[in-house]
Amino acid sequence: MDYRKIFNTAPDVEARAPGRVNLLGEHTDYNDGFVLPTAIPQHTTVAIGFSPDDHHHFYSAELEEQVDLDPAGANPEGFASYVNGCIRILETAGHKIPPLNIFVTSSVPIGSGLSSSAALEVATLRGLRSLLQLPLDDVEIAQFGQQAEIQYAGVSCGILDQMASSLADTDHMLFLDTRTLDRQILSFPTGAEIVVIDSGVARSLATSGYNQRRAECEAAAEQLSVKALRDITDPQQAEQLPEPLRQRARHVITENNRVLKALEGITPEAFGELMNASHASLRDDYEVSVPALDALVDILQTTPDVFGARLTGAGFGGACVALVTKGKGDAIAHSTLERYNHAGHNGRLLVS
Ligand code: GAF
Repeated sequence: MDYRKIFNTAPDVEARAPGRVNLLGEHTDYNDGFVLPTAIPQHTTVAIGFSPDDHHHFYSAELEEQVDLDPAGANPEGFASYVNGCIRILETAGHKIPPLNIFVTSSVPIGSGLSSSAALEVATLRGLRSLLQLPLDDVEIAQFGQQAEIQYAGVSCGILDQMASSLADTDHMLFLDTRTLDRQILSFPTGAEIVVIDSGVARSLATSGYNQRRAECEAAAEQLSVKALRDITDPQQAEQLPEPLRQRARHVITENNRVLKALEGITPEAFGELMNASHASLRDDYEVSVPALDALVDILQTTPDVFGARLTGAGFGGACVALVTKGKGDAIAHSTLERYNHAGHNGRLLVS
């Protein structure tokens, strides 16, 4: 299925954007903290042309679903809410958007914590930038995408996913300070590559405890009299807070410290230790893991040639990322999935 088959004409532009996997720095972005994602090979492509009538027409190839939309009408549900959200956000910023045909196709798995929604937002915004010659840079694309997600998908997300999709590539790690948006492109630890495995437990940010975690962090920052938890570097300072704010703050503070440590050009072994510690912190302090993710991480962490492994993304289901000896990724993924699925799970390989 392609644009021509649905809309009986050729598109005017095509644009694409990748999903991402975050190596370290989880649940730190909405605390003004530090993150370290990389792009994954899976990506979303949008083809866009002008609508022949006064409605938008959006089509998702994977869902085989078409949404016809009055541009002045209510926000739709599902994939169309992200596409429409991007259009609305641009309109709010003063850009004039005519009725459009938009065809979406994606290889980024949905609900696996690899930012299928950010890939859709960034691809849509890139397509609109090129179709309408909008004067937007890649950071603005990420910022508009984040606003679309917050205002039209109901997720109070940070900017990690959209910045990764807009600015990262698959051969490097992108270090980002989410407060200043300062960033550095870094090489992977020497002699290492990544493996990403889906736990088979799907999750949705809008229905998970994501927004609640964010509110807890804001409450913790307020009680500690700082603008954001990023402003605290000593985890001891969290000890004065009541539970669960103490645990939540401890995770964010130690996680930020782990990202900064990873910038010091450390060995893959040391980087892996940071990933293992990140998982323990997400599981015990932030309480966003689930038994299936713990089981998958446990298998990975006890497999030879794995430097470290952790859940990646928001948690509550989704995928795990492991740092492994270069060249061993396929074999490790294969043996891990055999053990994991033998125990009754439904895991699958996403990146190796
Ligand atoms: C989701 C959010 F969209 C990101 O902003 C980030 O908070 C992440 O969860 C957790 O690190 O992907």
